[in-house]
Amino acid sequence: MSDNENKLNITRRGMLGATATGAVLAGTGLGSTLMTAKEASAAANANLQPGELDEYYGFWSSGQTGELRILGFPSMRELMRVPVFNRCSATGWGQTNESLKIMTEGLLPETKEFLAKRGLQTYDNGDLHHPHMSFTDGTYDGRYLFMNDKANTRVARVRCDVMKCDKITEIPNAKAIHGLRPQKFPRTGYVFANGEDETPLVNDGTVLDDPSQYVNIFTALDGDTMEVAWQVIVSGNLDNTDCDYQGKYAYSTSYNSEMGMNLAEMTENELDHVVVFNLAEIEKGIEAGDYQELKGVKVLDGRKGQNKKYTRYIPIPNSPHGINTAPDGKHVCINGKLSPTVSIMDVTKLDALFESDADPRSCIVGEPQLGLGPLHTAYDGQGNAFTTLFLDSQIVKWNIDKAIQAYGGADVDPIISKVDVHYQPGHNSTSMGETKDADGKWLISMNKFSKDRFLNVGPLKPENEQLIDISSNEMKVVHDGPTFAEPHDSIIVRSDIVNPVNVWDRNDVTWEDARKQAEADGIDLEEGAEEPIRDGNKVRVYMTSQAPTFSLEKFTVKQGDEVTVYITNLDDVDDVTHGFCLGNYGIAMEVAPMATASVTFTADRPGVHWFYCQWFCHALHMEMRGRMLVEPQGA
Ligand code: CUK
Ligand code: CUA
Repeated sequence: MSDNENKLNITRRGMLGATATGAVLAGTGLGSTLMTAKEASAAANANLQPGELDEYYGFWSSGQTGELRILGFPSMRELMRVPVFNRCSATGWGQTNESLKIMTEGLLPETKEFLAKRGLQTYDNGDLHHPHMSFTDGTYDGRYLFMNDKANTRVARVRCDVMKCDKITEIPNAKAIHGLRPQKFPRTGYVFANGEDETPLVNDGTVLDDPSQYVNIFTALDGDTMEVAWQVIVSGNLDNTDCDYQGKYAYSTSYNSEMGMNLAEMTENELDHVVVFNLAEIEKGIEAGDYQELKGVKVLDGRKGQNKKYTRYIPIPNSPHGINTAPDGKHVCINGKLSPTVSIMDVTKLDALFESDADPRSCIVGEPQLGLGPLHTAYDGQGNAFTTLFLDSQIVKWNIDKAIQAYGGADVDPIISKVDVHYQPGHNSTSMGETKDADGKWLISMNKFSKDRFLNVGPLKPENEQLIDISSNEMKVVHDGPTFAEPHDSIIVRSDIVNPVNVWDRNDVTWEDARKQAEADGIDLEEGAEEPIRDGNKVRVYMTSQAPTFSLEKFTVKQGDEVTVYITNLDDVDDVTHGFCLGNYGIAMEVAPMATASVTFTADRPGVHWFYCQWFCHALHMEMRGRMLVEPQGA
């Protein structure tokens, strides 16, 4: 078709009505310049008026930034950053005693020792890809968020009542926790976590450059205790994971079934696989004692050729990446990455694989060709799927049933429409789309490159996340949202499911240690102490805060003392957070309404040192300060 004919065609189709115009323009990449009335109203919904609240929470990963982000959705307004694997200058995460306890108590002894030699208590970095909420009966329940750290092999949990991290578990035996999903049914339950990198099972240096002795480990944690429940050794590596709506199976993609150690080896096979984990058989295996205990964890052998009922391996083209269970509770899309296909797995056909050793491919009921570089698939709950095409820089909307019919030989095209995104999308998420309550309103395309979409900020560019209205067949990009290094995944949760508190409960477990210490010292945290409590060279300072004063205008310690400052914020008021920042001591922490926070440091600089409240809390906030007097040694 010539350019002129193309334009003519658009004009003619345009006469047929606004909806058709949208479809044609979207197809030609001109869609962003024109909007139908319906689309314009959806866009207006995304741009809330001042003071209007969003319909959804967005929980965003931040990739190698290491934190969790909370967005209002669909406005895409960033509401909060929750430090998890990173250090946070604003809140003192990684510095307060309360956060250090959470960051260190789940580390392996060998890691603590390794870090201590570098003068560290915990890792400073993390790589958080996959935030997912706890489920009850196939939908989000607003209790917790779980997330992975690929960089340092950890899994963390965030409490949704206060939106703070409360547990971090380092996963033994595995390396590089990547794919992560909570059990959907009957509840979470298990949290499934993939180890991506291949290493010797006992990685102590006895085996080095002998990949034939390397393995990968699939881990199930207990979402209530955050302890590792069990692990399974697999063949090939593990990339992304998901599970069914029946509570029977979890499944993970592997892009390196070859167990290759370089690009050529890793991409050699046309077919890699999905490994399916049979939860009931694994639990039986543990009961029967069919495991080895490694670093305190029960490890079962689910490798190929073991003839066990723990796992099955389903050949999939080609280096598959994302794996996503549809809200219909039946179909699972496995995104082909190097193959232009998505393989549709029917979970009702998995029983047969385990019972009768049926052909592993017998559970594949569709394999539509969608475009180049399919990475992840999201759903609208109406039988349609949305797949990111990394290489084509597009989202493709397609129909699952039609793809299954086509696989059976019917002459139908499952593809409904495509929309250009900018550029190179990785994950996408739909509103409530990974639950049985998918509502088909919105999709977010998480693009790896922004290139020219924003003002140039130098060689390091932000990512670009595009909001797409999916309420009609023609997907419509309505908003660009730049983000920093670098969200991979997100979930979009109806706001009524999430109900955080405004003020901490004084009985919260977070400052249990502080309360015990205060009791031992005969002090009430809520009252503070007029003088520091001295215990050898350990000094404990108990203060309260109430806008605009700390209960102490000064305290005196000796050079070399190990000082712990406890602050309890007595302001029982929404949003009156105080802080404690000790100048030129590198100390700063947040103290939220009715919370206690503490920090320990050595007073090795003599002299007068001001501390101040660094959260603007009152007209006299600047005056909310005091002095630490450090007597020089020998004085
Ligand atoms: S992975 Cu990043 S685009 Cu870590 Cu979920 Cu697919
Ligand atoms: Cu208290 Cu500023």
